[in-house]
Amino acid sequence: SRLILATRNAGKVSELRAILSDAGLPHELVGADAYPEIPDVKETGVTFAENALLKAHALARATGLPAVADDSGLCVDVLHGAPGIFSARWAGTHGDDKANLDLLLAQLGDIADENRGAHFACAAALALPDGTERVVEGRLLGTLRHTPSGTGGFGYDPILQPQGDTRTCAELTAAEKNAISHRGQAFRALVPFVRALLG
Ligand code: ITT
Ligand code: NA
Repeated sequence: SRLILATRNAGKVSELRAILSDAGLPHELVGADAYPEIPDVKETGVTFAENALLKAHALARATGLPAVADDSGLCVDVLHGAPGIFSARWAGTHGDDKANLDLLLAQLGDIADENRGAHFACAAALALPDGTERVVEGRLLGTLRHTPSGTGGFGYDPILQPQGDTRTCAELTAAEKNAISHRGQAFRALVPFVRALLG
């Protein structure tokens, strides 16, 4: 049976495919790009969980198939949690990863390492066409570098150094990132609900 991945972010799609197939889910994973006629939902929620549920319900309702969605972002301690749910459009243009990252680095300036704490957050939502929903969250704690490093991943990966590592997320292999990431943790926690509700 089909399970819709309710995202148009290519970085997320590839990570979700790996995380969900590694967890042994038997479903055919179909990206939202397979349904170009379905418009993007407005992310009007004020939390990651609300936005993830909005995205999952929109695709489940429109396709008549179960859908999972991800809402995620970077929360910076010294910025009181910003960019947070605004991470994808922090510099103004939705999905301009380089502009977002450059603006954030400029805002942090030369703030010392001990004040550069941050975490990635991810809410993973499952919605069924009948309105049934589940949502769980994951986090990856770390510190923000002064300059980007690495070419893997997407978004803010080149500046987030996970706690206990000397590399940035963009210097990890895809498997290393998925093993510790906010997205890996959230979706692995969602899998039992997918199994229970979809069989
Ligand atoms: P969809 O809504 O279609 O899923 P999106 O990119 O708009 O795609 P979000 O609103 O959840 O998704 O924004 C997530 C942003 O947070 C993303 O654009 C990155 O800037 C950042 N982000 C999330 N997870 C990340 C990760 O694993 N590594 C680096 N940056 C990440
Ligand atoms: Na969002």
